[in-house]
Amino acid sequence: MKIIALAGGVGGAKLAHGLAQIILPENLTIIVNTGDDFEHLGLSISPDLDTVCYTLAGLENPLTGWGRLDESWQVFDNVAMLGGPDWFRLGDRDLGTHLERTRRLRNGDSLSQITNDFCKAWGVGHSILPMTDDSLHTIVNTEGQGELSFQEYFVHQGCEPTVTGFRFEGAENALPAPGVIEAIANADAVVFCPSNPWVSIDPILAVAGIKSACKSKPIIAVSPIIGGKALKGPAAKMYLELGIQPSVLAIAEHYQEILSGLVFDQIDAETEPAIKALGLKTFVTDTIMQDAKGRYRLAKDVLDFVNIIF
Ligand code: FO1
Repeated sequence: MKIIALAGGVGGAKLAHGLAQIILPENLTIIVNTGDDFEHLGLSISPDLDTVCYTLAGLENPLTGWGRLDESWQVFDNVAMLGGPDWFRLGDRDLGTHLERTRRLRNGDSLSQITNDFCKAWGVGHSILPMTDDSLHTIVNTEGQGELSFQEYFVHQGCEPTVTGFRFEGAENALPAPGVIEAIANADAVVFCPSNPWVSIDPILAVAGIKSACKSKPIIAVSPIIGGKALKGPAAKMYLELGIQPSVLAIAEHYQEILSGLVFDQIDAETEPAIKALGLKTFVTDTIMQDAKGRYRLAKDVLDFVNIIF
């Protein structure tokens, strides 16, 4: 069974890790959002790629989900002491990743080649692909401040501004990274990990050819909304600000035109008839991943679900 997983952010990385504990490297490809990427302190930073790679390598900071385990902050503290920007925390070990990625990008290497080499160095056997090697930036439209870059909205302003919409700058010219379309074409099913639909999954589907390639396969999503809330991040707040009640049903409707099945938490079991009424297959389980065992368990449920319905 060959699986494609679309992921962004911490929740997506956790399920990707669970899937990687079960599926052999040649049968799992993880396609990662790069809409959060930005330049900071002169460095090219790819937060979602690093979060997924670190998590599969067992190198991630378990408290935040992003950045590195056993981190120190000597460089960051010095930059801050000198009056540099201190709103985006970059640890010493993490900085090594950004320094080497920036050096290689300036050398003309592609993001996907760099990611492939970093994964080898970190001992990650599975294929982790950026959605594109081209420039694509998620822009958040807000009440009062107009368009903000993603990290300005997400980190610098702590997701406070009221969102009115999103734009994926560069999507019209961005091509899928090498291997992305082929991996989807060879897959048996596509899994949308429990990532933010607006700013983690939608940017991936906005890259030319990815959505249509996925549509030719059975697609199942794991709801990132549990009991009307997101475990981490602004997904529920975004739904409310866009005039949509955050719920499992909202997730089903978000992806409805391409979705075959939805996995969601037992807290929302009473929603099952409404989800089925949309023509979707359903799988109700405990979707909260507290630790590596929890990630494995949810991944196993997802694969059982794929086997049941396809
Ligand atoms: N998120 C924060 O909320 N605060 C930070 O200081 C921060 C630093 C950071 C450094 C490296 C990295 O890879 C991710 C980092 N993130 C931080 C998370 C980042 O904003 C991601 O875009 C989110 O995880 C959403 O995907």
